[in-house]
Amino acid sequence: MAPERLVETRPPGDAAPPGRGRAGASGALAAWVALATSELLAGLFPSVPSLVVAVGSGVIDRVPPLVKDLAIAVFGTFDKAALVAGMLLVAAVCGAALGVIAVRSLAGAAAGFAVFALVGVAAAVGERQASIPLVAATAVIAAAAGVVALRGLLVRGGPEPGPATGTASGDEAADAEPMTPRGGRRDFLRLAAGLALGAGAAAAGGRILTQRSAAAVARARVRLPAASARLPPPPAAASLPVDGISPLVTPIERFYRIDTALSVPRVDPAQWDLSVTGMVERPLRLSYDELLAMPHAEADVTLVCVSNEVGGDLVGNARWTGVPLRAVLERAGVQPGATQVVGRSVDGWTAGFPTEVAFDGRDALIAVGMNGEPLPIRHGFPARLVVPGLYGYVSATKWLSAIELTTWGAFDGYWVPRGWAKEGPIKTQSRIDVPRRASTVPAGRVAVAGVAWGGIRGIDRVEVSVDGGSWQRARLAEPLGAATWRQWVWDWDAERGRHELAVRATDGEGAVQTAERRRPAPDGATGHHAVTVEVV
Ligand SMILES: Nc1nc2c(c(=O)[nH]1)N[C@H]1C(S)=C(S)[C@@H](COP(=O)(O)O)O[C@H]1N2
Ligand SMILES: [Mo]
Repeated sequence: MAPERLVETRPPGDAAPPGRGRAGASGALAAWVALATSELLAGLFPSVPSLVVAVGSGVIDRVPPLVKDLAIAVFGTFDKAALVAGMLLVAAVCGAALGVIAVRSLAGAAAGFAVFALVGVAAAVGERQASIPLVAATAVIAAAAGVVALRGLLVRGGPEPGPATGTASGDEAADAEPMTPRGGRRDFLRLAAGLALGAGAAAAGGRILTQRSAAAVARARVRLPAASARLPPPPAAASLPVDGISPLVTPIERFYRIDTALSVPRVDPAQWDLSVTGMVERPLRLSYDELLAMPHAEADVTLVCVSNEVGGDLVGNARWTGVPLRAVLERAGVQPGATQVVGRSVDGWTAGFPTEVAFDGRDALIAVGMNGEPLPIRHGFPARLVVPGLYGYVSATKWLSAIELTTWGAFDGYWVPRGWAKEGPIKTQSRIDVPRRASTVPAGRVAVAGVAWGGIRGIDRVEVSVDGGSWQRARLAEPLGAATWRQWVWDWDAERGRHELAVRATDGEGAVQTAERRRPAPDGATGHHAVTVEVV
């Protein structure tokens, strides 16, 4: 097949091909369009690395040491921005050459774009996480975008079609002058400007998307270290076989989420570290890898939100893995008088609790794992605090960036000046999971069941009352730990009619859950959970 000659696609009577200058500019712009397209696709697909960055890294790996040293001497470091700028320049020069070639043979120019695509693929397939088919598709689409852009620019690049073709608008007095640039050139400039803007936006958008997905990609690669203090799997007897009861360990998809973040912080652990500062002997800065390298522990901890209403679902139980907070604080050396530990999040959120909580034997963790997975992004990846026995708002800082030791009086966490109590020990609570409120159940034997929790005090007894009658002792599942909720069930001999079921728990210290009804503010709701059901 004869190569397409742009000269011949031009309107009749327009024999002159685009000049070298315009052809070169068209080619340079088309090359950038191709690069921008590949950047956008790299942003959209986590398994497509940036081809520009991949080629750049390949260059860095291959340059002779002398050049590297020179670059460091000139830029101070082997400057990435300078490298990218250099690559854009090289792309523009090569693109310009392809633009000139395209005037004679579009196919020749297309072959040139294909060579670029191959270079990009070759550089990118070596990257971890790269999907070869997706990378290849990206390179092909990017090269095609470049060729299409180039063709579009070149067919508009020449002298103007005559007035007879009707492209010029009537408001131009110059229409009468045959040599005056008209629609054709304006068309070219308009398309060129549009492509430049579009390429800029695509490249910027691609970069932003890439940054955001870096956290997800990094999380997918994490291998959690085995805990040196491993817990046995939860005993079977810790779960009751009752339909509709909250599972002993809350699956991540069902775990409640509470935070002030409008958009979830997506932290790339490679760009992250945890500092331990304030009243410490040796301020620390721990990278993610350093944190993972420390001895790990596991802990079953029920997390509760202070905003949880009686009977509410802002509570969940998980098996957390991480570095004991105590170990990190001992490494930093807490100064005497440092009575408060403040957790700071990358998003500026803060929470503080008494320092003694880290040393009194409970399993306070700098958690990196949840239910055997790296911490989910919504739950604080790469690291968060989990402190048994304290409501989340005073303790459970997600996306943790700093741990600061200070005095109790010197600092108030995020929610304290907003009207919530400075101290937030979890109150003893119990919840009826089944039967559900306002449900209808058949008369006869009905399993009334749910969960109860008591901070770090554990649960010793759960009782159910029907229609305000005497408290009946429920059967308890085996405890998983003192800091977790405990399942319970009571077999009810249900008689026809409308009935109200209420529950109360007694904690491991013998304290009976109060009946006094209080709203969550300022330090956690109290009162008995009750449900009304229809027995038929
Ligand atoms: N960075 C940050 N961490 C935070 C919060 C927040 O708003 N921002 N909310 C806290 C509150 S009030 C609770 S109850 C727990 C909830 O943790 P979860 O979303 O993993 O269930 O996170 C705590 N950690
Ligand atoms: Mo909360």
